[in-house]
Amino acid sequence: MKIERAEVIVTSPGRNFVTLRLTTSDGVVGLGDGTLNGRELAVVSYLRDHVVPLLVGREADTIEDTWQYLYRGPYWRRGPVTMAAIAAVDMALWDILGKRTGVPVYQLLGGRSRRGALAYGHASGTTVEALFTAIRNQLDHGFRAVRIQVGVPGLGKVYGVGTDQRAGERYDYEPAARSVVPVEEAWDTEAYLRHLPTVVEAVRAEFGEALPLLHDAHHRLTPNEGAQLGRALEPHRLFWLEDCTPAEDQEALRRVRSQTTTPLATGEVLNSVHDYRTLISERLIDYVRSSATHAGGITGLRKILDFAAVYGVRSGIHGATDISPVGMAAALHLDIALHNFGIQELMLHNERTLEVFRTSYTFVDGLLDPGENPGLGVELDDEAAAAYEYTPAYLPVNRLLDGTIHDW
Ligand code: CS2
Ligand code: MG
Repeated sequence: MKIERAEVIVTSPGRNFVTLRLTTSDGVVGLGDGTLNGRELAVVSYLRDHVVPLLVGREADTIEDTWQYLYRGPYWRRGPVTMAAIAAVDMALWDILGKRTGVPVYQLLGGRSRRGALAYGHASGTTVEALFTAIRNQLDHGFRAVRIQVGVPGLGKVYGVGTDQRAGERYDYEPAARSVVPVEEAWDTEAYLRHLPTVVEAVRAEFGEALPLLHDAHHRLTPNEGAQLGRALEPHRLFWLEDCTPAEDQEALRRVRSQTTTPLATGEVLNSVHDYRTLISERLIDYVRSSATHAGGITGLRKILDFAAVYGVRSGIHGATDISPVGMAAALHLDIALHNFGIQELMLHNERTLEVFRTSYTFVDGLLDPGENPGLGVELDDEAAAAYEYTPAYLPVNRLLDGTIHDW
């Protein structure tokens, strides 16, 4: 069956999302997520100007061949824009194949390996007390694993720390600010390194030893600082320490790894198996953080995770709210099917987003499940999507106290 129509849909129900919709000549529709936070329109152009003309008239069921055609064909390989565009096509083709064969995509990936995928939620607070409230809210919401981020004394707004919640309030944090220019935040690594271990200790004392706790350092440390932090957190047994050093420097984690047994995760900004070659083959990380959305779709991410499986490295697929519900569904089909699943990030989308994208995945007792609908299991409501126009929105820029631009 051939692809007859390819449309790129941009909608902004709180965050900007880029969706590719493919329709086959027999009327089957597939959706793919190509959202690249803060650079959304670059992917729109890549798709509309350079990919859509290649898709119309192609066979819809040659998924691997289309992936290779878009990856090897243009000469320019890898990179976030290219790999998000390939992801959108790839997911849409898996969605179509699932619908045409009448099964959920995870069945096409080898079938179910587990009852559900353990999810972790986000909890943050400007103070330790506020963080405790946020953790309790997430536990009440059903999460069985929590990422903890906290304000740093002396610093203002810190990335990953939302507005303090009241008891019972739902976590609703959108870190990209809607403006044509990014906001700027101040950063002081020493103050952070002094403060964080005391907070993790307090959380352990309050919530016990068994709750899986995660933390994200957002690429801000040197290898030696990462090693210091990993050691300081060892007694508190984190599930993982994420992105302690800038991700493109694979060798940096050798220093961290050699100094600490705190489990390490990285990869949100990585998009190809080559970006992981050293990280995985030298077992420098425990968890792969790439999303299907940024790493070439289900096909691209599966290549990375299959390589990881050889070395006992597990998945921790990126699931922030800039991954659309379509990208989230793609992740969940992999989570359920692949043997080397670790954990799945889940930042809940707001209600407007869920009006635009009708999902069928579920979150029950801390576990996610993609559901049994054929394909990916997500439908797009055109009318709802059209009501939310693209609005520029950017992640903050980070400067040291003397004004120097710092690593993310
Ligand atoms: C974070 C994200 O979810 C995470 O672990 O690092 O908030 C990330 O910064 C954004 O998704 C980037 O777009
Ligand atoms: Mg992260």
